[in-house]
Amino acid sequence: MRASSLLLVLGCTACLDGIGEPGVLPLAGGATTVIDRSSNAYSFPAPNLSDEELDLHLEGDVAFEAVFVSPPATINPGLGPVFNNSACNRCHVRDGRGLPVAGQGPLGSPLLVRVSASDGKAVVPGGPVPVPGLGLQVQDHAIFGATPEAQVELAYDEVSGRYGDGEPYTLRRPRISITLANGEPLSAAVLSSARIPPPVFGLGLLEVVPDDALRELADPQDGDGDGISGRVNEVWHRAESTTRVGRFGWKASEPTLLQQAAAAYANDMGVTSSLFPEEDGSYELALETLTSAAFYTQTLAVPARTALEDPDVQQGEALFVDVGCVACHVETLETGEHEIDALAQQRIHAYSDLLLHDVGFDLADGRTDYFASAMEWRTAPLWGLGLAQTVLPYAGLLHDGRARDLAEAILWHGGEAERAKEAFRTLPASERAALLAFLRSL
Ligand code: HEC
Ligand code: HEC
Ligand SMILES: [Ca+2]
Ligand SMILES: [Ca+2]
Ligand SMILES: [Ca+2]
Repeated sequence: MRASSLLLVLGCTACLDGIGEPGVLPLAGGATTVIDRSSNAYSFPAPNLSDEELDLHLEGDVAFEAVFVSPPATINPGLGPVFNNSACNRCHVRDGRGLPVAGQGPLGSPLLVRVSASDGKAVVPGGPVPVPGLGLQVQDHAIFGATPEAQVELAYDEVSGRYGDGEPYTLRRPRISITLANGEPLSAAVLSSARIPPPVFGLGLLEVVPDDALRELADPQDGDGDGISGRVNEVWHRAESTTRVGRFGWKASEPTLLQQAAAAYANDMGVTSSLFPEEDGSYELALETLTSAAFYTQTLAVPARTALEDPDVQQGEALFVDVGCVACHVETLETGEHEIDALAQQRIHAYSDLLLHDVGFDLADGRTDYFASAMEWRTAPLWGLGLAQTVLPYAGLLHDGRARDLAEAILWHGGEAERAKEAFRTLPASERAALLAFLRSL
């Protein structure tokens, strides 16, 4: 889809990206920003791509939507034998989230369960340890003639609490049950982690923030004593056979969008590639398709904020800083050099430091991933968040989609974020509403 008709002509990028300057439009994605608040808001190509790059992006769009089928087939073969879903966009709906839905529908399900054994040998240095018969991910679908590895069911327990002023709220805690193909429940010794698909726009910018900038934000031993100790995940880079800074996935366990896409083809769809080949070294996916799907996720535009003149939004933005959300949801990052010009040297407002933080026992999944402990997650970027349920009604928040709205997402925070969460919980109702209005303006 071309967005040029919707764009403001941005003569002066630098003078338009002011955070906290009343009435100044903060261009969340720098020159890759689009002005659109519709259900297609996550699906525009970055407006500053060259013609050639736009062509590649549009090819990638086709790859992202391609439904794979079981072999033999002439178009998009290679699905399975076991898989979770058959196309990228069946999970990342309109380039956004997927619903927190498990189950055996014929089309596949968006929710993934990653697993690992508590001891044994990792596939790649420092990585999680495969579970015999399941590997690192539960594929709950299979092509005709094959058997899904397991059946995944999702139920919720209610948890109630009160705001400081006595107003009650109810949260829902997910309970995942996994039944193996042989009818047995998955052993409790297996570490498992349910994940919803996160949105895929703006990611090229996050890929281009220099490692050093992230290391500078990190404070692994909490040297400055503010209770916040973000750290960098260090993960395996397959093509280079070395360790790199992790950026993608809810635990920052993938270093690049190319590897993230290849992992999705291999694990989520059962389609092998040069980065994730069959045992005999052969593979199903053309390198060109892999590259263009990854390019697509590198070059989707970021939607601009809205309602900047709204006094509630302005008050909420100040509260977001005051109660300490910005300690992790860092407002501004700068991208470095990159061969895709559109992504280079941009001042962006993703509201993330891309670091791992311990956000408490209630959110813990028990499954470590490289340096990420059971309690640690990557600070979720908040840009475009106000559109999550415009793009996909009933979209859930947090890694497993348990939060039905923004307030619930905040109330689940603990660990390093306990103090900020408590500050929010004990705000007067009008200030809580203002903070939520700010989040909805993103
Ligand atoms: C079965 C559903 C499913 C399918 C199919 C799927 N994804 Fe995902 N995707 C996910 C989930 C779940 C995550 C989060 C994974 C994690 O945290 O480990 C994710 C994460 C991502 C991310 C990282 C986003 C971020 O913010 O870090 C990218 C990029 C991505 N997927 C691209 C793709 C591409 C490209 C395809 C198709 C080749 C694809 N996905 C297919 C479910 C899916
Ligand atoms: C210590 C770091 C830290 C602080 C402080 C913090 N957060 Fe978070 N936030 C995170 C992490 C990590 C996640 C991802 C957690 C998960 O998915 O389980 C997250 C997720 C979220 C989400 C859900 C986003 C999504 O895509 O699903 C929202 C909304 C949010 N935070 C808002 C806030 C607000 C508002 C505050 C201040 C009251 C705050 N956070 C303070 C680290 C932090
Ligand atoms: Ca296959
Ligand atoms: Ca598996
Ligand atoms: Ca600190």
